[in-house]
Amino acid sequence: MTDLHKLAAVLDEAARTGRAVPRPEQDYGVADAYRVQEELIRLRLERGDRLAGVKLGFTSEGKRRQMGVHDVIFGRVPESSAILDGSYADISGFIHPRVEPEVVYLIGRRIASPGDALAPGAVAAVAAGIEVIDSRYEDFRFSLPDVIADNTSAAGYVVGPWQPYDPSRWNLGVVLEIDGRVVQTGSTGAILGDPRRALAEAVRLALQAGMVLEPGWVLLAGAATPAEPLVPGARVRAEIQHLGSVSFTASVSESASASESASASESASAPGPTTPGASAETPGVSGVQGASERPGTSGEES
Ligand code: OOG
Ligand code: MG
Repeated sequence: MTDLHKLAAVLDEAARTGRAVPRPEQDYGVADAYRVQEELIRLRLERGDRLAGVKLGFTSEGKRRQMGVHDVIFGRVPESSAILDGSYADISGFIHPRVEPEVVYLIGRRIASPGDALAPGAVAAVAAGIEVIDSRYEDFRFSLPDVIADNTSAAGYVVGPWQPYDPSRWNLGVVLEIDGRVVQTGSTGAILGDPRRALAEAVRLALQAGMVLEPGWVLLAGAATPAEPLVPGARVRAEIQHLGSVSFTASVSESASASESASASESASAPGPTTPGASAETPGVSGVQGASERPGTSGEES
């Protein structure tokens, strides 16, 4: 597609300003969509972000049905999108965030071929996780290429305490709670019929994208249940049988709520729409791991 760079820049800007954009008008294919994603990530890395790992999407029927999309997708997980387990995460910079429970694998060795994925130690550990997804498209609606271009809606992720990886434990109960109320239940067996397939699938899609999986990276295997809307103040908790639990609380920074109410009362004279969290590379600043060393925040807007 000719406007590949433009679409990447538009999606990057949408994520940074927390303002949704319309879906691209022109048709483009999956291969081009992955090129847009690569360019989008290149822009972030250029500002000093780093990759924390990779993710899969639409690995369960529940997610595919919810979003009306029917192929497994692959995305990149930026380090700056990490939210600490048990923390408060500022969600004021998100557009219309949702949360979903994830199985997270810790890559133990460099995986540069499908064979490497079978080697002992390929997976170093496993944990229960929560992913925050936030489509940069209006109304959270997209085609398969659109969502791939938008880095699979990746916006934040939380990882619980790492557990030893026991491949025989693949069919485990999953619960997602909001404010202590169970909102989704499922089984990790819903992930590609067996979550162990997630590694092979991630390796395949990574290789297609010209990447290898690096030791220390996370792999989000894809939600086993549909996602739930995330609202300010919500305490989100996911639990996976034998893997333990993980949680965070959604907060909104005071400056963001102040600017929101200011713009609401001055809407007639306001020069344009509010840009909540526009100064932050990603929302979730209060809970971001290593937030102090997050490069790209300083001077990025100047
Ligand atoms: C795309 C992200 C899908 C998953 O776990 O299935 C995903 C979306 O639903 O907006 O992360
Ligand atoms: Mg996900």
